[in-house]
Amino acid sequence: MRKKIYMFFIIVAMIFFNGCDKFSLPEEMIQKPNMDNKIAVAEKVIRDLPINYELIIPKNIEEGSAINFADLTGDGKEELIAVYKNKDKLNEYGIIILKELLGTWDQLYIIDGVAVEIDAIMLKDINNDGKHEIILKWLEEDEKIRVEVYGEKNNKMFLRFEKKCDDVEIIDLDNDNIDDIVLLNITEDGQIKASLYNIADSEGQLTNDIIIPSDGSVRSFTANSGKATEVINGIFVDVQIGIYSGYTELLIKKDGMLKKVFSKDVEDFGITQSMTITNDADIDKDGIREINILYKEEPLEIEIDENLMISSNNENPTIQKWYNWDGASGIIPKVDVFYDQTNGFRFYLPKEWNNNYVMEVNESKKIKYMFIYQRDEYPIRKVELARLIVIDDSYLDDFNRNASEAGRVFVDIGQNNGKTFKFYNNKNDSRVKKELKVDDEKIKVNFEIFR
Ligand SMILES: [Ca+2]
Ligand SMILES: [Ca+2]
Ligand SMILES: [Ca+2]
Ligand SMILES: [Ca+2]
Repeated sequence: MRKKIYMFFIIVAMIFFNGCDKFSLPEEMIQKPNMDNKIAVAEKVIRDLPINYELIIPKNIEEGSAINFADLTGDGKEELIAVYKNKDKLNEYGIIILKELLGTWDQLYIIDGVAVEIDAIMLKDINNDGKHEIILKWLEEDEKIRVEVYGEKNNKMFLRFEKKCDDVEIIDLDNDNIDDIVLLNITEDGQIKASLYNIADSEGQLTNDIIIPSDGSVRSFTANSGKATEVINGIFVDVQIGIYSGYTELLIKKDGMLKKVFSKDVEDFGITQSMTITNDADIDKDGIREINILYKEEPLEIEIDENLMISSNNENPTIQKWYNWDGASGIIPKVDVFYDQTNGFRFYLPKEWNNNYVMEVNESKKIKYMFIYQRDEYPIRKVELARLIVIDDSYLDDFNRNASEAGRVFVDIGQNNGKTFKFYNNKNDSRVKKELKVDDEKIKVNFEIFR
């Protein structure tokens, strides 16, 4: 009975998918359902599955799902690749491959595997020979990942590569249309080892490996691959150092070898070191990944003479500074972000203010002020560029009355969760440098409210 309901859902998902791409609930069940007979064959897969087997969705569904289609044999027609589990036996999984021949779908091959779970299935033509490979990431009991790459030959699948690791990245690092496989492992002495393998026409030969230094006690890291510049792909590894801090290493392929860009050794992690561990990301969604370094202004207490001290009750907040790799050994500023998780917003500081501003925050229950000052002469003379304000809605009437009495014009940004966001743009102040004056619209669009 359960199987019938399950089958119904899968088929409904496929039908919906063909007619309406907004129906999203079971989308993870089937990858790329765009062929009429996929419905019939999905039905057949479920029908033919022995009673003790069930289809499963890999943990990471970004690359592949329970039922997938890809041309494994290079004949221009897609095979069906389904992932299932033996319900009666712990940790027993299988991948069944069906091939269409004269209108009927027959079993081509079965891949068996034992693991805690299937982390991911990927279908990718990694060696650019017109045949998609099956890449499986099995999660093992020791929390390591077992990577397996299967390729087709004479209608059979062959295991071309098998290795255990903590993480794997598969990306074409040198733009030769052949994917490069990089395994990342935490070594016994607490460093991270990155190993580049060539599986283009062999069974996976090690090209070279390098150590990404840490303080010798690294327990975890994250790795992401993507564009490091417009034309160079790379692997970004965010490494923890000590309890709080960290740095981002960039791995690239140069002269056929895996190379690291930033760190020198355990004494010198390089220019991407940050006071708190950060994750790289494509923060501005332009397709190129950025490195994140957290920055906090030194507390201000300037002694003007022995009797006069300038100090402030305000705090200098932590700013996320995002950088791009410059293609050599440096980084170039991309965007500064003030991130306020409590109030649910992010403010991208306008480019004009880069390296030219200092931010201060003053917060009470009713209201939060974020003063953005011109860096010149700060803190002796504090000239505001702009002021962002988060007002609790219970205090909004009072705020508006006070503002109107003071004759100050605040621009509305929006509202969220009982808070109102406004800003004041000080561009008309003659003390503000011309190149630091920005339009209201710019401040407004750089303010992102999470809903
Ligand atoms: Ca095929
Ligand atoms: Ca291939
Ligand atoms: Ca390559
Ligand atoms: Ca970017």
